[in-house]
Amino acid sequence: MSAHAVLAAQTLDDCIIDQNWGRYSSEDHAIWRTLFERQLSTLKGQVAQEYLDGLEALGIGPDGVPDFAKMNARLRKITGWEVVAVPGLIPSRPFFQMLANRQFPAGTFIRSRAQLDYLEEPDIFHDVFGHVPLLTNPAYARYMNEYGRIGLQAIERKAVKFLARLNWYTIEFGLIRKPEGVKIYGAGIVSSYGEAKYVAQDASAHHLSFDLTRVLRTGYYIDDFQASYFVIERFEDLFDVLEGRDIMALFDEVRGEPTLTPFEILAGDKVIRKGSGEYWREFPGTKTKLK
Ligand code: HBI
Ligand code: FE
Repeated sequence: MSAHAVLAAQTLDDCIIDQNWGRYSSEDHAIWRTLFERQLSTLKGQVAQEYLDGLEALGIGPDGVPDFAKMNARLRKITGWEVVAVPGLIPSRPFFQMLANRQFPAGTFIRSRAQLDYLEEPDIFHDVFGHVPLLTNPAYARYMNEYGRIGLQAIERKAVKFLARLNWYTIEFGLIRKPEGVKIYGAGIVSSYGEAKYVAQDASAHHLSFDLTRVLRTGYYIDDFQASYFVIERFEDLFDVLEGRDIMALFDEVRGEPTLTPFEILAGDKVIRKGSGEYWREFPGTKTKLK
């Protein structure tokens, strides 16, 4: 499917392709190994145990690019989810529809050696190493499913922007508090060498207790590490805050309010750690538009 066709895609099947696992070169598998080994050692002691359990349960390891068919045979048995191959970023409607069907869309291409640290579009390392392991966790998987269902409603209400913020501050950049300390679970951190080290070693960012309304009000910048992270206590929290609540009415409420930047702390915030802001003094003015 071409990039142009992706934009025009209306139905689910238009977006699903064959992973064609046999076509990965030995260099592709070697890049996977480099990324995997470097990232696993960076995450040591910093990532939620549920994530590591998922890697193991799915057989995702250093050997090479995972074969979706083999991975799915395990994943289906655990939570009923499966990974489907897509040609890259797909439109919101089929994206949400897939999640509502317990299908996780993953890109199939792998970055080049020149892009080991950063690339704009999600590749198979981000999608599979970053996102897929936690789909073995029943509470997290249930949240992803509900996220898809709410997403479909949000399209009708022209509220996809709020879904994107929720996605950003949970699925992509979420942290979870454990007895031993705050751990990483968001795929954007898990799959990023730079941001995983920043989260582990740099005290610049705020850690705020996760609050749904607060997250929906908070914009984000896509081109740098986060200035605020939102911290859950348990994976069940993610689903629980959506349940029994008129989310569309909440979107309408938030729509009328100004967007918060990730730099500020509000009087009502539950602050787990106030960031030093040092990183932002060192690299000021590099920000793109607040989303
Ligand atoms: N497509 N492949 C892919 N991956 C995503 O994370 C994704 C997408 N399309 C749309 C989208 N995300 C966003 O609309 C939502 O996260 C809000
Ligand atoms: Fe992602």
